[in-house]
Amino acid sequence: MATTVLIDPVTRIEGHLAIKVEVTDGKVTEGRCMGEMFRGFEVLLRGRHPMDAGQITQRICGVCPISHGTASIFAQDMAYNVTPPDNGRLIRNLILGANYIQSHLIHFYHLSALDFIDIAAVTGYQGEDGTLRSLRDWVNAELASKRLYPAAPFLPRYEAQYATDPTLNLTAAKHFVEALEMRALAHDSAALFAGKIPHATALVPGGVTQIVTMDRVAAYMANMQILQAFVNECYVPDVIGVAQAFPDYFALGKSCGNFLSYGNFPESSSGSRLFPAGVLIKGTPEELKTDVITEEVKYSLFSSPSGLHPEKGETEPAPDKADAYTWLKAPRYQGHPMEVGALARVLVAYQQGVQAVRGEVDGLLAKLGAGPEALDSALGRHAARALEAKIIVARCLEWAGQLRPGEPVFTDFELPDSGKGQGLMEAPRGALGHWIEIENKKIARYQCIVPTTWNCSPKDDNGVPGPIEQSLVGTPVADPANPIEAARVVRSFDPCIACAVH
Ligand code: NFE
Repeated sequence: MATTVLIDPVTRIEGHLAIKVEVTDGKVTEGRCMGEMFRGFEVLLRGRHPMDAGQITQRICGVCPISHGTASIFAQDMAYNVTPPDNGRLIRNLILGANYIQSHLIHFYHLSALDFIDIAAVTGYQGEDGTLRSLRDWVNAELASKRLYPAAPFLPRYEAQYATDPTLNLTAAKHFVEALEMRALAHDSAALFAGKIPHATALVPGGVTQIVTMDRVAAYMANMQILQAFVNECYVPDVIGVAQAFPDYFALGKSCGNFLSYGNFPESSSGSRLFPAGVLIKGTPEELKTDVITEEVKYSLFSSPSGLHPEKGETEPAPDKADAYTWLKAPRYQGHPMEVGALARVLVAYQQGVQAVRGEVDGLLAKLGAGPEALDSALGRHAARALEAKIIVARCLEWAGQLRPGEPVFTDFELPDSGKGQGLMEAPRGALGHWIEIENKKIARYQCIVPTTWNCSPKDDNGVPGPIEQSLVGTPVADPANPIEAARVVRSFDPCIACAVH
């Protein structure tokens, strides 16, 4: 007999997500993702000055404001036909790169690691002051001394099998605390060029407003070197440690088998990107086509027409719509659900022979004794994020070295009476698109399709479930009262529902 298990809310993610799974004979047979709040940003942007969009859309989310700001100014660059100078392009990369490091660290250490690491189990930890305490008490004392968390963040939790290796638990717990400081350092690094963080002021169409000075470049590079040491010596090994302790999760959490990347981090004004754009449909690589993207709404709480391209997208809320179960629409690519995120970026780059990615992926798989198929899994997502952080932090140091003090950071432009733009980039959680249409120097239409809208999408008009819904099917749930396995699979996608709803 099927048991319905509701995880509501899913904690340790951003936003308001509920997951409902049907469990038969100890395995999930059906999953549902429910985004539980209406956002309405597309509605409130109508009639505003187009240059407000870069600031307003950053308020969609406190975790990835840089991505929304960047997608918006990419869309406006296109609408105003303006190309930033090299300094502007590089500074945008440096701000976004620092935000990626922050985002991947929060996801692994502060949101996901507690699904695996057993902080409560380690006792007799000798802190630097020499006193013996339980590890949990030590971590809480560390946090309290930094005024970071007022109370224990570790319990209650699902009762389940956590890591048993005391060294892994101890190391990861220490890094949990250190990662809080590393995230602050990543934010500081972004703010050196962004003006402030979150919600950067320096991101504008045509480039950035922060000029290049040697002291900023030196400060950024010094911070990035510290972050590079943490990523390479703590984050990557800790992900490997978790993977070795929970190898089952290389076989769990596979989603729809389709992957989409818009490509990210422009390497030149001609459009090449560090992570290339591309698509994998059931393993077959294809070039990205943007005219085949649609959003379907049969099961979404909207009365707008279904199947519209985002350039023509509409956002009419219908909170009482029958059979609809979420405030997310269902984006589809040529009718297919697509997984997006670090794993998609890494797989697309690997397929296209990007050497930096191939080397890292092959090295990691060899260390784990796993084949490439293992990447399409819950653990594969964690591994892809860690490898990507390693590649990005190294590239940020190189980009910083390419900045030219005294040269321009901004290209001037005329605001047109009318125009259209499409801003495609990769947020830490995956493919992000902003579409803007301008009439009479005002925003006539604005649509965002956000990474978690792809991953957490509901069933489409044909009844095909979204990627996370598909990834849950087959997941064992040993104890319906403690569905940790389903939670681990969902969190491996790093969902952000604040972004994903419309
Ligand atoms: Ni709110 Fe975001 C990222 C964007 S979400 S965190 O990364 O865009 O899916």
